[in-house]
Amino acid sequence: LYDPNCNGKQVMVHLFEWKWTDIAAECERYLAGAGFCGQVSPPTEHVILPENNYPWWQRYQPVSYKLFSRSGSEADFVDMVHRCNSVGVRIYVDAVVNHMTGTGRSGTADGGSTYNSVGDARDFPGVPYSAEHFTPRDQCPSGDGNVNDYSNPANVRNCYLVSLTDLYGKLDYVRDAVAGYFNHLIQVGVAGIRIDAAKHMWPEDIAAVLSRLNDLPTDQGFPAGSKFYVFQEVIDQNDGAIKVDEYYDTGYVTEFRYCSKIAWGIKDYGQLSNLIDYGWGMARSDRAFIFTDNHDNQRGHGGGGNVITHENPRDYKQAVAYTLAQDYGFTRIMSSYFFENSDQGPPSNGGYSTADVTINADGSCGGGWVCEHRWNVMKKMVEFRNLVAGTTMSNYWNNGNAVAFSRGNQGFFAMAKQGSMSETLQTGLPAGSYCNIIDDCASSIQVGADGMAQVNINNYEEPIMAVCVGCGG
Ligand code: QV4
Ligand code: CA
Repeated sequence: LYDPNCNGKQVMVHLFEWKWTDIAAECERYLAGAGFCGQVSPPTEHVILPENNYPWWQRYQPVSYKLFSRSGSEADFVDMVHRCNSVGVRIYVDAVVNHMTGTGRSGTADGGSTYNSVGDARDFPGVPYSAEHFTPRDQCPSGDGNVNDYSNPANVRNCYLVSLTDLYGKLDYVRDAVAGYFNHLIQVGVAGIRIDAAKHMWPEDIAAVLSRLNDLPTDQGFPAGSKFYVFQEVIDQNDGAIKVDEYYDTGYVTEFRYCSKIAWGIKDYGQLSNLIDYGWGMARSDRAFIFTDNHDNQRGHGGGGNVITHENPRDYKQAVAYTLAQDYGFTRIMSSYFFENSDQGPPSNGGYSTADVTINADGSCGGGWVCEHRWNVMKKMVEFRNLVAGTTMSNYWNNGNAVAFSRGNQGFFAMAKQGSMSETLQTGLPAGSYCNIIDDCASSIQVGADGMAQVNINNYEEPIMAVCVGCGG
């Protein structure tokens, strides 16, 4: 439940809207060597919305639990999971189980399942679900049936989230259906899930589903007795009745306050010292799932606001570097596509067909894909985080313009907002010469017997130093 099952790797990349065929190739050609595991977009059959020009969010309106989506067929999905597992890259699915489609929708999805949620109808024969499997209207204390009062848990959890139908998680039938979907993923070899909209589900209903799950399959390389890894999307901004700690027994929780904190910290380095604020209610480190930005808040959807994204590359590199260098939480980094409006779907071949991710000769992506996970700083800092895993931060130093700390006696990190620094600092490292992995060892530090070193940074675009025992050079 709390072990990502990723063979000790510490970073997940969210390959937002990638096709299964591209992810399989990316596992083999890049993710395995770079030390990542990967989250994928919802694999379930979903509504298709030409009237909204096939927005990315159509996949958050499931029609059934068939593995047939804009990213590919079930055969493609299984092939991806198996190929990724065989090179040690574990896959995590974005699981949408609070709801099915929006209210007022009907049609036939691409996997062939029909759906009808018009008026009082709640017909999803592909599962099957029908009206009695949805939260009775009298359980929702809201005039129009929509979630609109975050101070009232019954409103948040029993009403329609942005007009989406609401599954009645109290019922054994619904728990069995959701567990059946998850056990299917487990049997294929998926290592865990993000539970979408977990804040809108009762923790005991999530627990009841998890209690029905099988162990991960040994034939996909998981040690016997391995449990599905779970991280739950709970947006707690100190702004409502629902707190992240209600979900600790059922897995990790997304810590959205970290997104705002790291944004402030990069703007004003002095704030980096106060990044983790338990007084502010931030999740404890061994339950916190953190990221600088996600697929919603990078485009102003749920929990949007002041976050740093790939659109500001210099700041973004610093934000991700700091996130991966410090010791709080389990980390995920974003892999995006360029967009002009917040509904826009992924690069396409026209209509509904998602375009391939193209890889340029220099290793960057083309065709409208950003591929932050392939940027130099991200790649190097993933190497750093994996190598210093298990150590804590110490020798913390911050003068408001530059920041530095060590990770046990395994690593040392420094970053300079203006692009340069020159300081004599305690590195915590054994005596010796260490090179900076960020600039491919063009610069280095000499650590004395007392652990002190002269630390110089002179690099405007990537003003970062990361050295570690056993990396680079
Ligand atoms: C609209 C109107 C309704 C109207 C309806 C009918 O609001 O009044 O009746 O149309 O046409 C989409 C549309 C939204 C639409 C809704 C239902 O944007 O306008 O209602 O569909 O048809 C994503 C998008 C949403 C999208 C949803 C479903 O962000 O815009 O809604 O997918 O397609 C809170 C939650 C948090 C949530 C966040 C967005 O606490 O859990 O809001 N985040 C997760 C996902 C997110 C996803 C969902 C939850 C829903 O990360 O990506 O929403 O699965 O903070
Ligand atoms: Ca609900």
